Amino acid sequence: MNTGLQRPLLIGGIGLTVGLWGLDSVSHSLAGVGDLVTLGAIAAGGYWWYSRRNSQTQVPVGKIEVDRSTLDKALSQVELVISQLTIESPNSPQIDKLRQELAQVQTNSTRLDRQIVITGGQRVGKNSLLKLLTTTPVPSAAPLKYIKTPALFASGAESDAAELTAKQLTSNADLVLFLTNGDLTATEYKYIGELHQANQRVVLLLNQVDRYLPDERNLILQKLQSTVAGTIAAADVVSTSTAPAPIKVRKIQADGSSLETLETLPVDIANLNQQLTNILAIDGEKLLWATTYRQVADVQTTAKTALNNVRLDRALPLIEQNQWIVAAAAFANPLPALDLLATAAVNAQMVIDLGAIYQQKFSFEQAQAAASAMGNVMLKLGLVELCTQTVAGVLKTNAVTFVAGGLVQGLSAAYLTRIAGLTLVEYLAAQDLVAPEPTRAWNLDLLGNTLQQVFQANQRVAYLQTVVKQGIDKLMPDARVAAG
Ligand SMILES: Nc1nc2c(ncn2[C@@H]2O[C@H](COP(=O)(O)OP(=O)(O)OP(=O)(O)O)[C@@H](O)[C@H]2O)c(=O)[nH]1
Ligand SMILES: [Mg+2]
Repeated sequence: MNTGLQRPLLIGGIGLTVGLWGLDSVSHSLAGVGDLVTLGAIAAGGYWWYSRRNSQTQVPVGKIEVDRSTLDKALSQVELVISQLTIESPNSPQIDKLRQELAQVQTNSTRLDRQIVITGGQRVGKNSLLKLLTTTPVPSAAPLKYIKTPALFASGAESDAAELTAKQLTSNADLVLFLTNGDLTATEYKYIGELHQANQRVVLLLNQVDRYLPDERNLILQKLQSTVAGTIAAADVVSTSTAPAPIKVRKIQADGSSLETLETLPVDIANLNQQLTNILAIDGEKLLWATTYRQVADVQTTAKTALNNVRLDRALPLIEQNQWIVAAAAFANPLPALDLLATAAVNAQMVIDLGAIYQQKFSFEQAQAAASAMGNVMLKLGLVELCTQTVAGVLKTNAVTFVAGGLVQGLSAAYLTRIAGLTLVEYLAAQDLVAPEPTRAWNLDLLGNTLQQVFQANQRVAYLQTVVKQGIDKLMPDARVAAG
């Protein structure tokens, strides 16, 4: 046992210093092919993780009624995350920036004005509406500030930038006036749904109604109201004409001849004015809370991402250390049945140690439960088989069958340990940060689903094959020594 562990542990040390992605550059200095190939397998898993860590940790903001206490809770959450970041990484350059952002959000949350964004597709009447609202002010206790976004859903080179600008302006606004000219397109419908998901109050304007006959207007309006019934109240769907076009009117004269004239219907935004007045009087404060809540969520996302990156930096070496220990044991003393690999790969101690990095304390029993849940999912997914078969196949084509048993197991064990470790990291990182609890129960279903996702994201068999091949080609002689 001792001699079996010594050598691979040394390799493990090298693995730690070179990181996960430097396989090619270090392959020459490695002593045993089994361990090298293991490193290769690990690299396959590491690639996905590497690309993942730069993406943001998403803080979900579903459609919820944001009241003062919801907002206060969110604020204290983000403060908790920032102070935890300060404890765990006092020199993080992010801390000052986050505190400034949070202070800015808090200042914003006491502003008196209400910001109303005017948005919608191309040529729906955004400009005309802005002009009308600024020249004939809506009665409101709060000063109103109108912001017009660039047109949405345009095509062409600048449309992406325009849409991004529109989204930013909209996200920071307290109320959204979304203009359309008829039935919603699928794109418009989707966009409105997203605004709803982000807790934004949307008033939907059926504009340019002068182009419809009076009977049609009501039908279209009702159709719109029923289309958005799940997300927008009927009262928040109103018809307007912001710049009616002149229409030809034919009048019969007293002498029987007819005279054609151009007439223009008057501008009509009365329904909108009325509804805006209502909304601002009743929900003026709520609108600001919801805006602040979105802004707090943004800061929270940045803070949590920063904290999770700090923790990931501690977790990855720990996972790597574990995978080498497990790999070494399996390499030296192959298990009698492959199924046991899953059990060996997910050990309670790793669960406890990773939990500690994420400030979550687990009893040995809890850790054990999580470990065996993950082991079961691995078996159910056929992960052990897939891994060992792929490795065995590659080894066979490289004529090193005489070490296959130990190699296959060592490599597979390391890969499975890594999957388990990454799963735990993913799971723990997604948990809400709370004041330290003595113990926290596992959501085993969520853990299983997370494992499935991590596994799927790491299922780069082709890549694993390439790396295994490269390792064996380079270190055949050492492999013979190691095996002999
Ligand atoms: N018939 C009719 N035409 C309108 C109405 N509102 C706007 N229009 C016309 O639609 C065209 C676009 O109006 P804008 O107010 O510039 O619309 P916009 O959404 O700012 O347009 P873009 O910025 O180009 O996307 C103009 O020709 C307007 O005269 C309306 O209520 N009825
Ligand atoms: Mg315009």
